[in-house]
Amino acid sequence: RGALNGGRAIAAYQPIVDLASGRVVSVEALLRLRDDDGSIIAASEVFSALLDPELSRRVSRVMLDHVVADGPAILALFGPETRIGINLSDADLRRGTFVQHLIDVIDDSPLAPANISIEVTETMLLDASGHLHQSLAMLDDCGFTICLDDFGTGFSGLSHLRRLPVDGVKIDRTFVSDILHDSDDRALTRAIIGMAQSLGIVVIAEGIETADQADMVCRAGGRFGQGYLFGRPVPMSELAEMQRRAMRTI
Ligand code: G
Ligand code: MN
Repeated sequence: RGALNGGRAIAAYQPIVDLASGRVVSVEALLRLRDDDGSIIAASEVFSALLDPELSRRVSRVMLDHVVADGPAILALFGPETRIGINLSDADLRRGTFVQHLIDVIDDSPLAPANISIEVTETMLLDASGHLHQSLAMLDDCGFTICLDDFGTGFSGLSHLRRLPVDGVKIDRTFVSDILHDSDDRALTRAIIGMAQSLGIVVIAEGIETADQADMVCRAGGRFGQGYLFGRPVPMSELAEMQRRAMRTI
């Protein structure tokens, strides 16, 4: 709460790359807090505070403001088709006002809805109230991209992929972290990729930290990846520097 009031809730951006070319196709906006001494705190340390729906909604609004402010520079760096991922909570999707706010803010911004990738976790889909499905359908109608985050860990059942307007899934990093040593994780990764491809949706493998893991994801048929190997979440100023370095090595 202090960080929000003090303007110390910032966005860090992590690249998502095309594994074959290394090209950045999207960036995910992640909450970071600047501490009093200037150091940066990961959002995972304040996740319990975000269980408060009021705080969680304030965070979503602040993150949206950051994305709209940084969006033009992000598109200038990586191209007009770049997507910017934002993580929404069930509180955001359950209350219609945030969804309408999101639609209005993007409408008034230089960004197109297609530039925004809404990340929702698979677990959130277990909500049976129907509000969430309605919100996602509305966002889909407006042209937003919708991705299921932490895919494979949520026990949500595959039927959601048919019933919801899902454009992509992000394979949870727990699969990738053991992909070299655990043949079950390798088989599951391959199966998720195959399933998504037959449904015509995009797959992103999360948590790629080594070249061997990237290689294995490619061999499993994966096209897109995110993880420390390609870049850590960094503030906007460092993202530009990261891209300049990458361009110099090509
Ligand atoms: O649930 P979601 O996928 O949105 O979580 C993103 C989080 O994962 C971020 O906080 C980010 O710092 C972390 N993360 C991103 N890439 C990696 C990685 O390669 N390894 C690990 N361990 N964590 C990562
Ligand atoms: Mn995410």
